[in-house]
Amino acid sequence: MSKGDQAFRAKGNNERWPEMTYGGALSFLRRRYSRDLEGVDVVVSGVPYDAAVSYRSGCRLGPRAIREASVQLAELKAFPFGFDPFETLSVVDWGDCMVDPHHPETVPADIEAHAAAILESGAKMLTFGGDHFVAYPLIKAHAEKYGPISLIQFDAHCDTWEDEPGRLDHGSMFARAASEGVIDVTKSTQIGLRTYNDSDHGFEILTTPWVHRNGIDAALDVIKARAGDTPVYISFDVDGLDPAFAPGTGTPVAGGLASWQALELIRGLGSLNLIGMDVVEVSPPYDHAEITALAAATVAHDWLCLMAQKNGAKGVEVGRL
Ligand SMILES: [Mn+2]
Repeated sequence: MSKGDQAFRAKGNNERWPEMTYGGALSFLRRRYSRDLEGVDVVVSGVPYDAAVSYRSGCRLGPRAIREASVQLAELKAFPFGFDPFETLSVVDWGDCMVDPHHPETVPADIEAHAAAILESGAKMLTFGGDHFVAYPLIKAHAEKYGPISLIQFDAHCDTWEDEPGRLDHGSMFARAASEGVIDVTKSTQIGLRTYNDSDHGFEILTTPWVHRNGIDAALDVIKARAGDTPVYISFDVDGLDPAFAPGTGTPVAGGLASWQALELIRGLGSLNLIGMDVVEVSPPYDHAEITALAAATVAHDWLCLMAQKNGAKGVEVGRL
């Protein structure tokens, strides 16, 4: 009987059957929990580490909340794509990377090894934080495989403030990644910023006011011209959204992007050479009505739909899109 608990009962990665939206075993988009990566296109995993925050913590609970918020997105054909992404895209939920907060010095290497092992299989990664520091070891592992990556960073903060060797800080790791050549800043764009830093470290910066004044298409033109055909890694810090759309985060800043703007931007990136994505800084203790977790689940879902399009998924357009 193919009903319920696909997360552990499904035999393959392309199956989908009826679930109680409000019940059953949770995984991201009801994907099968598996560490068999044979033929898998995308591996979803969580990195529940949040000791690198500078203000409020709680985003160690992010992966769990994003999985829970994804239940409705698993029920219908994807909007506005008009297809079931899993007919063409093989996706598993790997579970969470083990991190030991009592030995913080081991955390970066453990996350990097987690990512390296998954990338070795040939699969791409969709990863849920945790605080934004986790993006640093994730990006390092990607650069090891793909060469310097082009970063598309959604964020209220630049995360390039002054760094020190070995520092576990969610506000400085992209300065380190840039100086190490892990990120090619000349191909990279930061979107949604509304904090100040005396140096742009070579990134193109599209502040939130710039996006509000110039619009989605102008922002996409800048991002795409800059990235070209280079390997693109998207790091989505949920505080890039306005606190009205993402209250559940540790360092909220007023005046941010609306959910619809972030979704329109993500949906416009399908022509790029997308190699991976993370969604970070969802802190459920500060969330209300799962607003933040739902926004995070939706941007992740839409990135998976872009990957499905690359595998040939074709949708049916209904209404004026
Ligand atoms: Mn950030």
